[in-house]
Amino acid sequence: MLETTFVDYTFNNPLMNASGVHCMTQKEMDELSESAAGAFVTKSATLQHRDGNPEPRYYDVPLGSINSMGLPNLGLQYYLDYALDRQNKFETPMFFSVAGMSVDENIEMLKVIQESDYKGITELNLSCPNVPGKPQVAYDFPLTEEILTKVFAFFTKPLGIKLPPYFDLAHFDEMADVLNKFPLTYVNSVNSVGNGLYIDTESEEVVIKPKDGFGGIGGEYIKPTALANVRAFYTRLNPSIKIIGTGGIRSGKDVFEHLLCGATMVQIGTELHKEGPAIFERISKELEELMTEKGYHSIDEFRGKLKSIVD
Ligand code: IRO
Repeated sequence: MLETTFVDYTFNNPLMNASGVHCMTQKEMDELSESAAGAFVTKSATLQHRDGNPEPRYYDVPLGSINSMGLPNLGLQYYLDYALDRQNKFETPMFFSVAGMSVDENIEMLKVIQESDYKGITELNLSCPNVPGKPQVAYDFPLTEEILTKVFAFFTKPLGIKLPPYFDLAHFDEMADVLNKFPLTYVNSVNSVGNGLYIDTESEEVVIKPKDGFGGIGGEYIKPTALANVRAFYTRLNPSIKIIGTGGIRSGKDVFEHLLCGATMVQIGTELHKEGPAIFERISKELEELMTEKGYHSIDEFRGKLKSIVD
């Protein structure tokens, strides 16, 4: 009932982890592979291993989470070795996420992936909010166009990009105009809402250490922003560019809303961090129950079909 076709793959369901959550080590990725998730994505990699920002750097709050991890990861080769080792053995497909600290680092990593035997999907993260001194690339439209021009000059494997949330219709228009120039496989909206501040009233303190407490906000707080970004890109991008919806998913109903806005796949971050990989089974069941109640037999019957209010 939840089968989803994406590029050349058929997934059992549209559910994935959001990059960064439960996907740094082989053990965590194996757990996702064995879970009910339809697919999973790695922690964004840099060329070299990074320790990331000082702790505490991730904090769960009642309505979501705040993080400033600072791109801790085990380095490109670690994830590439894992991907190559598993790609012919396992059914749960893996997406490979990369987030270079500069244009050149992104190009270098994508060249390594292009020249490797990796056959899967790659996600270029243009929206990490947490590296001090490094602005989020995808808030700079000309820079985004420059990077994608350089990338598509040589990269021929399926490629998606992870975007930050936008908050202005003019920005949706401008970004969509840029993205429609390229043969992107998908756009993933949204990364965490950058540079929020959560504070502890009792101690009168910030809750994470890096950047004096400023960090990316995820979870229930951001669902309306995520849905708006999914809808805005679904209605503006070439139909060949699919949408992955990320932000605020805690239940089957939340997944249904992302799909109704036009997402093909959806990703879960904050709530996966709270519940662990068993969440995928719970949410698949909830989505199936909701679809049955509504009389739907497949996701294609309602994907993207959000209704307007008409007189
Ligand atoms: O701090 C992180 O590692 C991080 C990244 I690369 C990202 O893309 N989004 C996020 O919330 N945290």
